[in-house]
This record gives sequence, C-alpha cells and structure tokens, in this order.
Amino acid sequence: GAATAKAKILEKIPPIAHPLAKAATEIASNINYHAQYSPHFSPFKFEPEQAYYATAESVHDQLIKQWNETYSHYHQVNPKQTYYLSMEYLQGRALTNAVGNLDLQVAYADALKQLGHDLENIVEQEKDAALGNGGLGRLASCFLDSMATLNLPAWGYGLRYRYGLFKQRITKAGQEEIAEDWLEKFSPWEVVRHDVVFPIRFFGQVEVNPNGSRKWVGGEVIQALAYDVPIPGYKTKNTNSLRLWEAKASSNDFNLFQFNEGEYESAALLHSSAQQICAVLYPGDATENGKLLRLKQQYFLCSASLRDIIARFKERNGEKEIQWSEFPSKVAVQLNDTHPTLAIPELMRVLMDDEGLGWDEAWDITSKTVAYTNHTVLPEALEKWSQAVMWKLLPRHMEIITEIDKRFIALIKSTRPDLESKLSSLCILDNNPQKAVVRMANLCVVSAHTVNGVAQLHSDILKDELFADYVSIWPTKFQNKTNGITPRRWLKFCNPELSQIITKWLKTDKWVTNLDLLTNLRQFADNSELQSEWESAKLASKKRLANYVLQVTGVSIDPNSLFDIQVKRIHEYKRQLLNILGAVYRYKKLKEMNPEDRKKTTPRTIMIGGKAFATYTNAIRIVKLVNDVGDVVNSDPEVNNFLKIVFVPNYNVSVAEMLIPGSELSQHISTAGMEASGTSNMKFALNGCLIIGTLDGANVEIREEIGESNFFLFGATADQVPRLRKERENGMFKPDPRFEEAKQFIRSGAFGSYDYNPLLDSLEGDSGYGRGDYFLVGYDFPSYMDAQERVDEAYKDRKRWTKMSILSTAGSGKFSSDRTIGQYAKEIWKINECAVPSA
Ligand code: 4GP
Repeated sequence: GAATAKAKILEKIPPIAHPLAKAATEIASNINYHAQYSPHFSPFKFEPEQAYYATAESVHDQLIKQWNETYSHYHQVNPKQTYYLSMEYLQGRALTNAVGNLDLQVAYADALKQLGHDLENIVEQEKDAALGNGGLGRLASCFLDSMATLNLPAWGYGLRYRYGLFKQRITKAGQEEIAEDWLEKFSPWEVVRHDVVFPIRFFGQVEVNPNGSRKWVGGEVIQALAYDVPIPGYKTKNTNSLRLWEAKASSNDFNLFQFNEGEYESAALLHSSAQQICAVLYPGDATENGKLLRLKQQYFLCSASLRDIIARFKERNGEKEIQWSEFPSKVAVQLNDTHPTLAIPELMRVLMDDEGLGWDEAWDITSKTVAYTNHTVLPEALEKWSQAVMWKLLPRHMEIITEIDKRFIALIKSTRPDLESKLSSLCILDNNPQKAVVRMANLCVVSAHTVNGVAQLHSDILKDELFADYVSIWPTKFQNKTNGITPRRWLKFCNPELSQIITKWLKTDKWVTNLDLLTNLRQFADNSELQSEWESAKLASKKRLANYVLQVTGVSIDPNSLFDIQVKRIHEYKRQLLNILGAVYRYKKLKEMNPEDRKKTTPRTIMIGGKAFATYTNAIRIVKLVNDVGDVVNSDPEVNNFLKIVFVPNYNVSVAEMLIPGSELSQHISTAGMEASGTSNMKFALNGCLIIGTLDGANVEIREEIGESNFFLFGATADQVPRLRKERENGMFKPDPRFEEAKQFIRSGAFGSYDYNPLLDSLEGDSGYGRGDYFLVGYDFPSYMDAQERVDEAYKDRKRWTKMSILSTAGSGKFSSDRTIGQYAKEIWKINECAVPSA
C-alpha cells in the first residue's frame, strides 16, 4: 500500500546526516536520515506522522547549530542578559514558525514534495504546545520571538508541564475537559540537558549557625532538570532558549530495600512527589493540597531558574574574584505577573545564606535585578498565599519576606507618616488572624525596580488606583509597556495571501521586522486594484475557515456572510454573554420579520470560541448557552440564510491562526477598565478585521492608531463604571426593552430545557460579585446593539468596508511585539543587541 510506496521513495534518496543542508535535495536527504535513524518509528513507514517528526528533527538540527553558536557568542561577549520568568508559555505549533524564521520555507516544501508529502499537511500533524491559559502565556511566547529577532540576549524560563491546557470537547451537556498530552509521543523541539540539574528543597527548617548566619536544611529535595526549546529569530542567526524545568527524584531516592520488601509505593515516594510538580498546568487549588502544589510549582520555577542564572554569572566571570555588585549589570529578571514572585526572596536567600552577603547588599542587588509586570486588576487574580502554607513549605523565605515587610513599614513610618493609616493595605503580610496571607503583588511592588502595566489605560489605572500610594512613595518606579504580537506568526505565516499583497504594494517585505511601514498602505486605501486583491485574499481565508468550521462542527456557513468572531477565555468580564444576548435578539427579530425585509438584512455568521475554567460555573453555562442557541438557530430554515451561530471548539493558538485571517469583525467588548490590554484585538486588526469594542485596554490605542471612524465603539467608559455600578445596585437602572426581550426569550425555553435562570439572574440579582450585573451587560446593551446596526450598514457598502479593513492593517504597526520588546530592553532591562556574526 501507500506505506511501501513511500518506503521506496526513501530508498531512492541516500540518507545523510549533514544538518546544515540548504538545498531541497539535501534537506530531503536529511529528513530521510531522521526517518531511518531516529529511533522513534519503524524505518519502513513514512506516513504523515512520521514525516512530521522527521521533518521537525531535521529543522531542529539547524536550530541547535544556531543555538550553540548563539550561546558561545553570548558567553564570549558576556553582555547583560534578560531572563523572562513565566509560569505560562502558549507556544502553539513550532514547525511553520521555525521553517519561516530560518527562511527555509520553500526549500522544506520542495524537499517534502520529493518525499511525497505536502508541507501544508505535514504541519497539521503537530500538537500545540499549550503550556499556558490565555493572553499572559501567549504574550510570553510572542516576546520570545521578538527577543530572538531583535538579537537580544534574553531567555525564557518556564515549567515543562506534562499536561498543558485541557482539550475542550463540546457535547450535549456543554464543555468537557480532556487531558491534553502534548508529550504523548515526544517533542522533537526540545533538548534535554543532563548536565543542567539543580537540587530544589521544600519544607525543612532553618538552622542558625553560631555566627548568626542562617541556613535552610532538611525537608525534601527534588531535582530540576533542564530542557531547552530553541527559539529562532526571524532571518537572523540568533537563536535563544526557552528553558523548561522538569522535576525528578534522583536514584538515591529510590529505596531498593523497601521495594524488594514489596512496599512499592513507599519505596518511590519522592519519585511520585516529583512527578506531581510538573504534571499539570494550574492544578485546581480548591483544596489545601492543590494550593500547596501550586506554590511548589512556583518555587520550583524560581529556584531552578535563579540557580541557573547565578551559575552562568559565575561561569562567565571566569577566574576573577566575584563582584556581586556587578550582578545587576549582567542580569535582568522579569516577572511575568506575580506567579514567579518567589524569585525575590530566593535571590535574597542565595545571596545571604549561600554567598555570605549582608542584608543591605543582597537587597540592593535583588531590587536592582528584578522587575514586575502586572496583567490584571481583577481582585480574585491578585495572588495571596496563606502564611501558614508558606511557613511550612518555605520557612527561610518567610523569614526573609517578614524582614522585607518590617523594613518597608519602618521606611513608611520614618519618611511618610501621612501614609501610616494606609499601612495595613500597603504592607506585604496581611496578618488577619482568620486568614493570614502574603500579598504577592505588594511584595513585587516593594521589591522590584520597575513595575509596568500592559496598555496605557491599564498602566494609568495601576498608577491612579491599585498602586496609587506606592506611586507617591516611588514616583519613577511605574511604567507602561503596551503589549504587542509577533507579525511573523500573526500575519506573515498565518495569512500568506494578505502578506504577499502587502509586500507587493509596499514594494518591500521589510514590514515583517519593521511593522510601522504598514502605514504606507494608507495612500492606497481607496485604490480599487488593491481593494479587489484585498477582498479576494479575505474571501480565500474565509473559505478556508468555512471548511474548517464544517469539519469540526458540521455546520456549514456562507463565506459571503459577515464573519463576526469573538475568541478568548470565557469570562464574565469579557462579556461573551453580551454577544450572545445580542445574537438572540437578532434571531428573534429575524423571525418576526417578513421575508422581504429579511432579505434586506446583512447576513452574519457569529463565531464564538474559548475555554472555560472547569470550576467557573457561569463561564461553563455561557459555553452551553452559545451552543444551545447555535443548535436552534442553525437548524431554523427561516433564518438560515441570514444568521448562523457557531461555537468553535477547543480554541487554541493554531485554531486562532485559522480564524483570524478569515475574520471581518471581531468583538472586544469587556467592561471598561477590566481588560488589561487584550492582544487578540491586535491580531485581528493586523489582519484587516474591524473591531467592535469598548474603550478598554489596548482598544483605546488601536482606535487611536487606525482612526475613530474605522472602529465600532460603544459602551460606558472606565471612569463611569463605579458610578454606574452604584446606580445599578441602588435600583436606579432602567433596562432597555431589547435587553429584557432577549433575556425573556431565553427564559421562555426557546433554546431548550437547560435552566439558564441562574445565569440570567446574574445580570439582575446577586451575581456573586455584589448586587447585580457587576459587568454592566444591561447598561451597555443598547449602545452595543446600536453599534451592531452601524456594522450592518457599513458592510453593505463594500468599498467603504474594504477601505476600513485596509486602514486597520495600515494602523497596526505600533502593535508589533518588536516595538514592545525594544521598549522593555531600553527602558527596563537596559540590555543591548548582541548579534551573532554571520560566518
Ligand atoms: C491577560 C489580560 O487579561 C489581557 O488583557 C492581557 O492582554 C494579557 O494578560 C497579556 O498582558 N491576563 C492573563 C492572566 O492572561 O492570566 O492574568
């Protein structure tokens, strides 16, 4: 059969191991080499799956070669280097990106043709690496791409979770979560570094030496083993590292005697304890055990990474005597939200207890090294760890945190008596006897040299509200770094049709690394030739998307209808509920219309996708509601030509790469002040998709850049929200009749017998956040519906719509993560480019 035929092809091409092959035939030979000599599969099979692994390993050879050169170059130059600490990375698939960044796309496509395969199909074989939840994790991955592309000496550190974000399946009952085993076979992208292992301690006690110095001893010790994932820059030799830690027990921890006595479990206790650490991303923390495990994960990442950073600092220092005061001029540590906060007391501990420095010196070094990014103002997301759990797991760190807090309080008392009354909320330890906790964000703000938000509005909210008193203490500590996205993955590779048109009209492909050049498209926005090319690229992407939707949901959608998409984690503040209520109202009106009027409406396909956290009841209900509404609407022949509602299952990075190019309208409709930035809004705009949105997060800046008339704005502004919430609570809110009608229609059972009353009640009565509709869905509903009417009107004028679409892309230059990372490098990390010379 097919397998033997392909095996024959393999025989014709001699296998060679040369990793730097460039020409297609050499690449084909190298792929063949991997197919035959890599031990993973039988050499006589060359089905797409084997072809993927062999191709990936061939690409990986090239990456490792560049990685080695990069490492030695950095080692030789010894520049200041950034270390990005993050509990999450949403890398997605690597093959297209690696081949594209190496500029070997054509060569690999040809090589695979020679071997009887299509690169396009082969890349589909790869499982997404989903070691993250949402925006924060994907941002980290975009940052890695930009750091390498800008030739910055900058690495990522994370954890090598066995099970990343769950796979979402939709059944009649709603969302079902399934463990996603991305390492089931193996990952061809990582290299295990058996020589990079650090012992990480948990529990134990603090020993005081006669000279007063302190040492953390006892407890359990688990090994951190490094796996490197090479991160290639775009068309540059620089290939950085994402170093992921895996937890292991050592063979000494295996009790052979016990095992031979038949006590199998107790013989390998530490082995199973080690296995738990990196088993899953975000283990549920409803139980005490769950909390302890999460804290262990965080400390594991921080300790292993810092040991590694310090070892490198010492190694690069060579034979000279170590000057610890130079540490901050060689090392910048960026904390991606508060999850890696323990890096602060860990660095203090190592400097004092292992290296013998005094408090003041250790503090000076630590605070000059560490910077902190905040990604959310949602109170429930601001981490607070139980002091009791922390004392148990990390006794020495708790001593250090207590001392940091004590010194902070003393500083305020001596320099800012006016703030004394606020100390109880500003200090780090909340000693409330019922639930004494450590406030991680406070620890970060007190310790870090720089604190930043992720969009202008969010940074302003941090400065004016959340961290206002700290600003008065340290006015220069706070910055803004508006997020960005990598234009490689999010335009060049995911939307080749549009990319080619852009390159053609700009007469250069330099926009890929200098996204501001897109502004030059503005002058052609009215050009009918560009417009028609633009429209056909969009149509091609819409058709591809329609096929995908048919394949995964069985729903057929019309590529000539307006494709309207909202994809992101499901959360009440992101207001998928506003979207679906609007859709329900639209459906009801379409039903009530006579057929002639119906024909005058703008046909729409509304697509919603996203995962709901398994224990977040209202989010789970929202997923169910969207699916139930879709089932009814999509099988209603009366409205079918005018409206479809699709829940796109298992939203992840590669699904996003399919959806975004095919989108025409996307919804970024959070309650103002609640979405720190948003980054998918940037991806959609870059791909010529118009935005309907509130003045929230980066929407504000996107609208500024692309022009007010190209943005469908609605809703309350952030500064109105507190007053509106009060009015809502005090019964002073008069709901719009359309809002009442939509809710009533759902309550009537029009979409099945599931009990949606609790969900709808959250828009009226007690939502769990205090009284009633905390997210102001009811308040914003009428202006949302009006904005949707403007969308329908605008879509009828295709020339105008296409012009707006071109202007969206043209105005997206600011949102390249190259710009963001350039600013971090200059304004926070103080690091410089360190390009690997080409041979
Ligand atoms: C997200 C924010 O919700 C989003 O607005 C922002 O764009 C993104 O971080 C990157 O900065 N936060 C998270 C999280 O993903 O887990 O807090």
